[in-house]
Amino acid sequence: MKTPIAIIGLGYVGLPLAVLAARKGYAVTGVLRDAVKMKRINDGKSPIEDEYISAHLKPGLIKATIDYADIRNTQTVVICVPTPVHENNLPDLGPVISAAESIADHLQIGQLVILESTVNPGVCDTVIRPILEEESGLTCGKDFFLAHCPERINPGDPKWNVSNISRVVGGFDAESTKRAAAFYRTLIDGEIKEMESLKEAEAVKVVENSFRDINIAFVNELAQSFSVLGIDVVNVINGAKTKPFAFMAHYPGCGVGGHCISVDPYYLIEYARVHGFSHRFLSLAREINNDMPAFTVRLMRKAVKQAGLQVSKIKVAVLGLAYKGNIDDDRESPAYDIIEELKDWGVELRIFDPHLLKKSTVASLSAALEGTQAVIVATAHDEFKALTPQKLAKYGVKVLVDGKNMFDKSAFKDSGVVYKGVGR
Ligand code: SAJ
Repeated sequence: MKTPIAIIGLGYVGLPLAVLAARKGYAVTGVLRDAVKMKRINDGKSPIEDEYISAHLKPGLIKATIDYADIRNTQTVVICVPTPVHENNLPDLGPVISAAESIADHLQIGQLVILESTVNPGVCDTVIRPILEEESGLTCGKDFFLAHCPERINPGDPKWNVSNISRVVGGFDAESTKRAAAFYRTLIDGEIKEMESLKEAEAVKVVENSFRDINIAFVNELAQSFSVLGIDVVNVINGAKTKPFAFMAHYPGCGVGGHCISVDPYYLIEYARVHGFSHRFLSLAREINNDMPAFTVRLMRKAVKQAGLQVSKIKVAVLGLAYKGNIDDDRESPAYDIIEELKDWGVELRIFDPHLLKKSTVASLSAALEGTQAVIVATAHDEFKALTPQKLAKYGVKVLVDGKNMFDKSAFKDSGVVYKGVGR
């Protein structure tokens, strides 16, 4: 008899987990809000670009539903809904709260509720648990169990996927931690580390992603400084990388996007602020990374002048909307900030992303380049790698701003196309 489980939210986090659990022999019910997506998933069609899902999702593998009542006869309920930030960068717990409220209506004695969505320390105990208890009349630790296992999905990663990325789990009490750890040990071929509390498990995720954000901010600041000093920052980072210990390479770019790195630090910043501590360093890193789109447009203006053109008279192509290469996820993508900056300059724009055609303003790369004088590459899609200076010059392009430092800058020397990289 297959153990029945429920997964709330079948997006970039929930769907890979649902597919993995089903492949491991669980009877998986996936709850989502979108009936169209529900039908696609039941037909075995992935609604998102993900190699693991495309390889394994089959019709009937999981049961997608929009009815929360279907969680009643499951042993474990895993919440995998988004935790974005509002316009003002304050945490938006709306999706998590609404999921908890819906679960509470159907919560059963003996069930284990696990939150995978990234939250700041304290959310499970002070937001989720009261909702579950008050609306169900059940008591956490006695009637049902509660744990946190922060998601660690890495979209587009060919090596690390939901089945082999180690995890941490923390529970409301020892029994909750034990049950959650046992559940993940049936799924994942990697370490499942038991933390001492819900708060420690919540803190691990915001810390690991803040670590990445500050390291990216470090090299982004170097890129701005080395642009002035005439030093190639990518060469310097690759030089520093030869040090076999105590250095971890990160690379500058036109900005930091995605639903993790550009968001998670704000959860910790705000939580600490309301408790009287100001995270000056984390806030500064966010400020530096949020300035990179404007810095990239400033680079373009310099290059346009260097090419003897006038910004007000040129057409600009922005290539790439996704927040990182070869995926179709454009959440918090810096490309949109670049587009807004260019619109403020009154520039005529063409926008093209082969993975997001519906959000592009032209249907092909050549349509984006036709009659264009300046190009900003904002995403390192493989489709853009074929852009040689010769090909660009053929379209009349005079400037290339390489927002992801993905091109060989030496190929542009004496090509008639002015090249600007981020920090090189
Ligand atoms: N970025 C840089 N420089 C870098 C690395 C990234 O500018 O050196 C930019 C990317 O272009 C992108 C943003 O930062 O716009 C985020 O990139 P990312 O590679 O961190 O991609 P994410 O958002 O998918 O991050 C995930 C995270 N995984 C989870 O939160 C579970 C993160 O913890 C991983 O470290 C990251 O993948 C990874 O290592 O690829």
